[in-house]
Amino acid sequence: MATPLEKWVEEQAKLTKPDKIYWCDGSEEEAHRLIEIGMKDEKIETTPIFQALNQKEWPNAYFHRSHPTDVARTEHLTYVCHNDQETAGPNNNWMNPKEAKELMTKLSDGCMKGRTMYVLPYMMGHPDSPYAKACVQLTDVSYVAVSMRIMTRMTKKVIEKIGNNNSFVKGIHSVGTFDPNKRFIMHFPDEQLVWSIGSGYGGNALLGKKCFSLRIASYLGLQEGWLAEHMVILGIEAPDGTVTYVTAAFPSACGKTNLAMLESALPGYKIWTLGDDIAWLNVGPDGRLWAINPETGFFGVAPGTSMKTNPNMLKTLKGKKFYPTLFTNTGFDTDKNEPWWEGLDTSCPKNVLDWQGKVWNKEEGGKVAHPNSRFTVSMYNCPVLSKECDNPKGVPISAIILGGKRTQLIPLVLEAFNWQNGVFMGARTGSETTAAAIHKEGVLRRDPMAMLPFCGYNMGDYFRHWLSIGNKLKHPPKIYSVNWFRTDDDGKFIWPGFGENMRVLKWIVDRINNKVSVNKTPLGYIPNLKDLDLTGLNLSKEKLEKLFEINSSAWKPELEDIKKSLENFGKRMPKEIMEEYNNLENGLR
Ligand code: OXD
Ligand code: MN
Repeated sequence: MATPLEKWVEEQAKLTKPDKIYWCDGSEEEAHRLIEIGMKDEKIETTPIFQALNQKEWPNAYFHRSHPTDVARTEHLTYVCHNDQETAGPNNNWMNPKEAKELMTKLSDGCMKGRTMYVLPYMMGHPDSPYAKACVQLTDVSYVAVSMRIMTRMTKKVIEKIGNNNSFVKGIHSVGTFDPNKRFIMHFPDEQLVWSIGSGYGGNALLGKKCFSLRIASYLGLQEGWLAEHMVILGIEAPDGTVTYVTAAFPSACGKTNLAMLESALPGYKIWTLGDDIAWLNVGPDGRLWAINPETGFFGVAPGTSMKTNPNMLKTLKGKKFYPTLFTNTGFDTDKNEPWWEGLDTSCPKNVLDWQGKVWNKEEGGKVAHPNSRFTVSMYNCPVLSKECDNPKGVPISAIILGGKRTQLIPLVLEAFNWQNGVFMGARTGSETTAAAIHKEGVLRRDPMAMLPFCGYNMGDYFRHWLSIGNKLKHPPKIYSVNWFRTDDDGKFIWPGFGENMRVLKWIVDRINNKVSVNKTPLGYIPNLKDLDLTGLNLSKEKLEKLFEINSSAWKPELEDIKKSLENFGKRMPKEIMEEYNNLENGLR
């Protein structure tokens, strides 16, 4: 008798009509085979899926070039298909599930002809974790199969775990014809199903990541009483050896990955990495908040990554432990057979192809690497990986840090007055946009908790859910806002960032341990400047003060914009959040 899983695979094969079906076991040997297939048999137009890189300089590394129209998440083609639009909320594109299924069925008819359907059984979270979820994704491209092996715990055991059950998380993915007009990323939260066609880009195609672990999981979290968040998880080790665990949410490409494995500029302090993108947060039996990272890899932005900005990531990328590492849409040094991107430590190679494979010419300008070019690498290669990373229980969280890229107004660090005020802090967060999704760069967009593109239901309900989680916590983490990006009158960043951000983390740890007091402002608590360890930093008092400046008149348009964004959620917006808004407005008057 066929199991529900086998029946489901059969049904999808009937629709998509692949030449072959290949059940993956997640082994290293298989990854070698898939890379071979991607180098020889599979192509995007005429380009092979993979090309081996210089194995001496970049062990186990392969290069991939995506379709040129397919280089970032496509939020306008991403839908959350709840039964009613109100549940999806103004923060999501919505389609009636029946209509969406009809559309996807039409587009998927025969879409895998001439291709192989890979069946990928994987876990999000450690298999022994009570918080983990068993999942199966179908895909028709080796790049996705190999990437999923890096990013998730892919193993045949998941099939046994699922057994005769039909309640596993389902993902159907096909690159289709790469036609942007036939590209859709559809989420069916009630069925724990993601169906994606027309794109091979990570955020659209690695369905365990943004699609399941954030959009669908956030909705599951609402039903089951937990949170799926766009957050890094890290441990901060103090000179006395104690480790404090924190999570931090930042919109894409704000330095989140750099923070996750920051090399401390403060002697004696050390960061241990647990995750760079997603945290699942549960209320533990002890009344504390516990975090697990459902993923096992980093799908990070290459440009700007260097020994200076993120030495631990470069070491991770050059690590040999886990096979393979992938580079997507970077430049390509044809003399050395190496990837190259803007911001890497070496200067631009003499003979280099741009991300589209064209000979790059300085005079013509343009970027060598696509601004959203990526690496996909296992966290097990990371030299500062926390030993708790496979702990099924996760780690207890003492602080939640919320950030964005703001060149004006927002202080270097703020502490929320309490949980509710912290939720409001998250709700009002905005960021100047980046290249990780298709939209104009450098425009301010409100991105509450960095979850705007990833919350799988109405964000008004999401804030209420956060408030209810707070009520369940006997020992809630403190909540902070940080902003590394404030500029001076000449438009230069005031704060040095990177490893120096440890100075702010140290202050946060000191606060958690009640070692320092604070000053109250309408925005939140700020440090007594003397408590920030700035030894060795060449930062004038005037500049330091500028980092914390609160100018009431400059806040007027900001307040209006915050109010508008909160009111967008209408009646679903909890009154507690509006109360917090009113307090802020009155405070700034
Ligand atoms: C990502 C993103 O890819 O947030 O992590 O866009
Ligand atoms: Mn992300």
